[in-house]
Amino acid sequence: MMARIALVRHLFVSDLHLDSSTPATIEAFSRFLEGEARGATSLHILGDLFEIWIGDDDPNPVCNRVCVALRALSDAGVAVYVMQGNRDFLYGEAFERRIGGTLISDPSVVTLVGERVLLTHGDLMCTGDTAYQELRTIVRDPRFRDRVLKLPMDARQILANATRAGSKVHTRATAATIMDVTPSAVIAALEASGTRKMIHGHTHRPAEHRHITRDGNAERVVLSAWDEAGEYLEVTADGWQRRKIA
Ligand SMILES: [Mn+2]
Repeated sequence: MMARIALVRHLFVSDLHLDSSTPATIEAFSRFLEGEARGATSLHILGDLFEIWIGDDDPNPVCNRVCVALRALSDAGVAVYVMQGNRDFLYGEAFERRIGGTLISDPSVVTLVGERVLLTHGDLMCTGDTAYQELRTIVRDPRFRDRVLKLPMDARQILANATRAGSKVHTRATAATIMDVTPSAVIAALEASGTRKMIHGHTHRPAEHRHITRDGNAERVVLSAWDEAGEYLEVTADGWQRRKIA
């Protein structure tokens, strides 16, 4: 009799940047959650699922629709993991309950079909952008977080809009090479975690890169940003595969 082997299938996405201005991307992501993602072992969302997240108590209908769709996926038996991105770092325990998933820290090491892999959003490795890294240190401070989350919803919205406008100006004014990850920071992250494979997003530059670390050759897969045509990374015993959504 042939042994029945459960197929392990881990899926990875990032940088969907969902909000009310991206109905086609929301449609695409909903189709993915109701289609290809069903039957997967896990779905990892490696940051910037939403364009902005101003608190778990935000009644925004777009946020709610996406949370309900993620909840349906986790109810169907898929383990859902969410990493905070530079846009959506204010998630809390109420968000975890809404989606039936788990927040994972940045960086995290997971074992995928027997191999240890480093997961990160990617912005931590953009060390050439010192202005951004300074801002990141401030906004990720738990004291900053507590103060923001105590503000009324409309004040948080105003703050979020100002932050987004400032970010756009900064992106336009900053050289493209500075906005990308720094190779030495990639190697440092791999060596610190003792891994030789990494998955990240953030840069919107989908590619496969090779790096030489003191532990040997390493691979880095950069996930694609989503628009109405999304793409996910599928990791199975047969290998790593980028797949376009149906
Ligand atoms: Mn990002």
